Amino acid sequence: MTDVIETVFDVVASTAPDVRGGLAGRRVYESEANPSGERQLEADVYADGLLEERLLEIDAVGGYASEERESVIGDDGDYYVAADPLDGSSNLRSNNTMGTLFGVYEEPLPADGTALIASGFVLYGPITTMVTAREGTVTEAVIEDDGSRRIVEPDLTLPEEPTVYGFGGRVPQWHEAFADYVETVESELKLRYGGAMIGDVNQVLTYGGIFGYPGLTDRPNGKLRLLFEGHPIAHIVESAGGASSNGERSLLECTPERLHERTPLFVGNDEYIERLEAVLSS
Ligand code: AFP
Repeated sequence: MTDVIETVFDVVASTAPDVRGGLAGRRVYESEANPSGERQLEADVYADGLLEERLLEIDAVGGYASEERESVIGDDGDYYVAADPLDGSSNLRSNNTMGTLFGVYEEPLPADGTALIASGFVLYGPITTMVTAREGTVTEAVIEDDGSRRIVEPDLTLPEEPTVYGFGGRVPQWHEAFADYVETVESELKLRYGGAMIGDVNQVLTYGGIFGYPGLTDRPNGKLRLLFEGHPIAHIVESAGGASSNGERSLLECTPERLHERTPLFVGNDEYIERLEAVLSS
């Protein structure tokens, strides 16, 4: 029996060299905006098109949705893939890290976090790596030029000693309780914030700590999307022994009512997530 999850991982990995190879010539903005009202780079649309085409070629994948398009393509299959084709694409013009993030659901989209059975991200850094999570195990691989995966870490777990943190949004728009929390974190951990969630969360997966994009005074649900960013990154960090939160509970216990719904998003070591939830609920 074909392992559909491994097939999805292989298809995303084999698409990575084409995405990376197509970035240099696609650093300009399209005239269109994405459904969240953000300007789209040509690279966003290019990566989205490649993923849609290749993932829907997999028999058991019945639907594809992404941050870059209004609605779900396809509604008949065993599995559904939700993707952020180029997370951190605004880093392309400054030549900084970006990535591709995806989640595999066993229910039509938008689906509950508990319907998420596998997830992963590709990180376009100095090298191209891929982190995947399924059945409680997180694996890191280097993606070779031919798109194959060379496993470098078969059972990745979050370091117990947290050392780094990164929080998005402008400080004046942070709620007071959150700003107080960050003050305590700043005195304990080192700042690592690069503007691409995948790059920043990989810092946390590698060195321990916490990453977050909070609800803001002018944006109660923050910036990041629950289905395309919240669920898969929570699944990866929780599978690596960490925790996630929307400020109250695990992101995997959250159900989007709309495809492009935003959520406050926090992932990292348990102790920092528990302290955050205690501060925000007091
Ligand atoms: P782009 O994909 O538009 O570059 O946004 C990246 C992102 O969704 C996420 O990866 C970052 O953590 C966050 O937004 C950066 O937001 P700020 O620019 O407000 O710091």
